[in-house]
Amino acid sequence: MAEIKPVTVPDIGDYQDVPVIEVMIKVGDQVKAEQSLLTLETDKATMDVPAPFDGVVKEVKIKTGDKISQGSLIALIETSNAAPASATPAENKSAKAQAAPAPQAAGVAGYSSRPAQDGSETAAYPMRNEPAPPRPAVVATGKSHASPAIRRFARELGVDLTRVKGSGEKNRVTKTDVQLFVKAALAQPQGGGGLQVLAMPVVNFAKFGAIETKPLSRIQKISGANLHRNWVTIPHITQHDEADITDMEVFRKQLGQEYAAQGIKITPLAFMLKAVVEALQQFQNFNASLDASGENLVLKKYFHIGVAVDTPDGLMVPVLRDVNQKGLVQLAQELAEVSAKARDKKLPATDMQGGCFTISSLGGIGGTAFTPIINAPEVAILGVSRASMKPVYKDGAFVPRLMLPLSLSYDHRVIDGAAAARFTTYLAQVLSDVRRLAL
Ligand code: CAO
Repeated sequence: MAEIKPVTVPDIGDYQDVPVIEVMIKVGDQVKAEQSLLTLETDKATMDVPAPFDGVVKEVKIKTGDKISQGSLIALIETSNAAPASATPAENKSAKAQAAPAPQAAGVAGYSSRPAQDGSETAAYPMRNEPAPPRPAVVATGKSHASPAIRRFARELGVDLTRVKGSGEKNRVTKTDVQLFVKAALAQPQGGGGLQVLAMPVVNFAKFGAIETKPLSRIQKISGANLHRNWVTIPHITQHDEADITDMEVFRKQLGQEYAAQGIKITPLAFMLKAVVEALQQFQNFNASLDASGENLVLKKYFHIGVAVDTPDGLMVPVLRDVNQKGLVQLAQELAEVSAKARDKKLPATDMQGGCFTISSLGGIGGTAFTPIINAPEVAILGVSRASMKPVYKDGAFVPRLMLPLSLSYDHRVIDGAAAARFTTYLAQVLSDVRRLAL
């Protein structure tokens, strides 16, 4: 007989008030025993809390960002069998066995756990759509079935699960399958194309003076690995340009005054978002990604723009949806909202997915130009530096104009230098005549 049962946090060792970093269920979801309900993050490891029984989620009692301890109520789940209503170490044996064991999390009962640098999409900067690894010896056919813990493990390693043959029950992909896949991929001949560089020297810095060792944040570890991959695998070129935003600035200040009473701050970035979409509509190859084979360009008909946000824990890239359908004021509001969420660690994974192009603005800080790293699988990123007054030669005389530095990094496999120069020239034109944005 169907019965609604509370599911609580089981024994998690000595941990108290552990932050929830991902909630994987919603009301109405059908869950299976051992399926991960949520992910917790301690300072040492992340842990998945599995469902203790099969059932249908009736209520979810926690959200991302909540801090929970043993006994905290997670959800109400309707079940028709008589399984007990909390996860126990015995019940979670298989989840434990499947997940990557983290030495730091040893002693934490009843959990699948992994080191705190997981590659889940909840995280940061370039964690979307991992590119396919080299063609392996073992190739899967059709759709893959794997538990959330295995999916996460695969994401950490950049493995496309649809290419892994499952050897588990009903062809489910197991951890060993993923490991074998990676081994096979690594064993493929590199054809002389692999990066062969000297190992980094190991230096005892303490020999030269006082030091302090500070661990990188989880976000830094994730974004670092992805930035590294993008930097070494994408042939980057950066095209620098300047836009005359003197008139735009007059309009922005006017608009800013009109909306200040409503608490809306309109920064140049809202204009950049609109102008970039204008340019993407003109130059479709910039609103695209290479497919997994590397032989086709996937042109996107939507305009979702990522914005790099500097947070105390590292860089995050929330994505603003359908920028082409929104006005400056709405974009300014959304920008403020997502930046605040990113800084408060309240950005859900979904808010960081589906971007077509990224803007990285250091304009509020300073600088004249920089080389942003492409947020793969996107093919270009716009860096914006601080606008400054400059003498511009016009009609036989130097006139003071407010010039905005633009730095467009692009994937040279997809975009030619001439196209990049046309893109930034067009972008600068749009920004110098904001009437175009109203068209
Ligand atoms: N030129 C001159 N002034 C600028 C400017 C520019 N290009 N861009 C912003 N400003 C001004 C704003 O108008 C604002 O001025 P007031 O305080 O006088 O109103 C001030 O600088 C601060 O702006 P802001 O940074 O708060 O707001 P924003 O909309 O420009 O940026 C955000 C928001 C979230 C992008 C930003 O806060 C941020 O995190 N930037 C860092 C991104 C980053 O780290 N990129 C590097 C990634 S490595 O590739």
